[in-house]
Amino acid sequence: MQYYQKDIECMSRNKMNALQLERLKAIVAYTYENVPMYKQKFDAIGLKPSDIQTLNDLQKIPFTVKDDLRDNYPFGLFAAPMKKIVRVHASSGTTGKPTVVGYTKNDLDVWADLIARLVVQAGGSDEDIAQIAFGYGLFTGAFGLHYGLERLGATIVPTSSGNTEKQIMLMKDFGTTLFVATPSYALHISEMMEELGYKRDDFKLRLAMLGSEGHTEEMRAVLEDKLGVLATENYGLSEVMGPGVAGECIHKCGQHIAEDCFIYEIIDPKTGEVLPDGEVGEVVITTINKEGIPVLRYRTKDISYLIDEECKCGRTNRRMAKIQGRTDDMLIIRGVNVFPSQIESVLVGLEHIAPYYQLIVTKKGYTDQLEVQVELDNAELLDSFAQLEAVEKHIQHKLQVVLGLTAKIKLMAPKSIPRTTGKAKHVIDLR
Ligand code: DLL
Repeated sequence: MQYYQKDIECMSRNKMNALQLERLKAIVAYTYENVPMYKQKFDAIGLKPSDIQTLNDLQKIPFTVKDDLRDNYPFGLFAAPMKKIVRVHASSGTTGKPTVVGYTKNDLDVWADLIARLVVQAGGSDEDIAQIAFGYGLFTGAFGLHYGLERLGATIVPTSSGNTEKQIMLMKDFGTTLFVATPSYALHISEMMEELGYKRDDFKLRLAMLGSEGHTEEMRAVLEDKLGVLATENYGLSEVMGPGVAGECIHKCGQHIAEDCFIYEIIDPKTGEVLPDGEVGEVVITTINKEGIPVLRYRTKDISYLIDEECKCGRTNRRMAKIQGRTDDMLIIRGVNVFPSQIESVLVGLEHIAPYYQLIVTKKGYTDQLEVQVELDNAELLDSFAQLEAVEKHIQHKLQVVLGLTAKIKLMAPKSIPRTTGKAKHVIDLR
């Protein structure tokens, strides 16, 4: 088994707890002294940094939420002076002001190491030709992967996202072996490869590091097959750092958390109560060695659970299961909670269906309506009313079993649902 930093990745639980506690105490003191908002939050409840003496004491600290970053836009939560901030990134939020984060030289150094760990645990190495098809810019994805891959010594092809035909040409001509993209863009690329008449053996791809949005196991199977790769999933968020927070190893059984840099908690999103490992709730993350913008107990809104079992790869850090959805993208349809990922796992892989879908939610009177628009993989079916109806009924039934509610199914012509080069927008809520 290959490791990038074995001493940390395979550290014993006791040692890791001790490291986390030491770093937690230091970051709490540093944050209290340097970020007025945290000082105010602590003072308001009479909490002193010296009250944090055990890992459990973390629970005494109030949560940080996205609005705290927005309210202190742009640099109000930075703990380091601007002179020491060498890069800024911002969240991909489409509404209102973005949330802005800053990195010191040391932060970038740690970040590159974490990404190099991700790459090695996914089976990548300095022999890879790595094409980065995340958008370069304020988004953390591209630059994050870039410097980690560079640290490892891989050959980087920084194509950025978009320009898909050229992207594919370079992939072939340069013999790209590793590529980095969102799952939606990877799907789009694979579709375009087919359209351009390529076969997967025309490429040297062997590893796809996917991330920045979720994908179901069904979608992963489609991508691995179409591209001829092993596809690993990677998680992160700008407010906490970007990619590198957690990612899968070659065994693909949960995303290893960089526990030397982040303390994870899973909470009940309604009560804020901390839940034991294995229970599903909202992921809350504390950064324990970030200088630019440390965050204490950041509520991610992402829903998952923690796995504390040995991994076949030998890494000892806890793992985070696939994100099931976000507290703010869970749809409540006629009182039933629905995550788009549940619908994706039903649709992807069905006969006659292409893996592209959109969920349209409306209100008729007082009643919520869910329409599932899903593409056919072959236009010929559009000529047969009986066949169309049979496919619709089949999907409706399968969704009914999984979701416990009846959705309207609309079969769409091939290629009619918009493709994306970044994160897909699966839900259009018109209520
Ligand atoms: O998406 C950071 C990143 C870039 C991670 C590249 C991995 C690879 P943001 O744009 O701030 O940062 O979006 C963060 O995206 O709170 C999740 O809701 C979602 N997300 C990220 N990775 C996953 C994943 C980057 N593997 C938000 N599964 C997070 C599900 C994910 N959701």
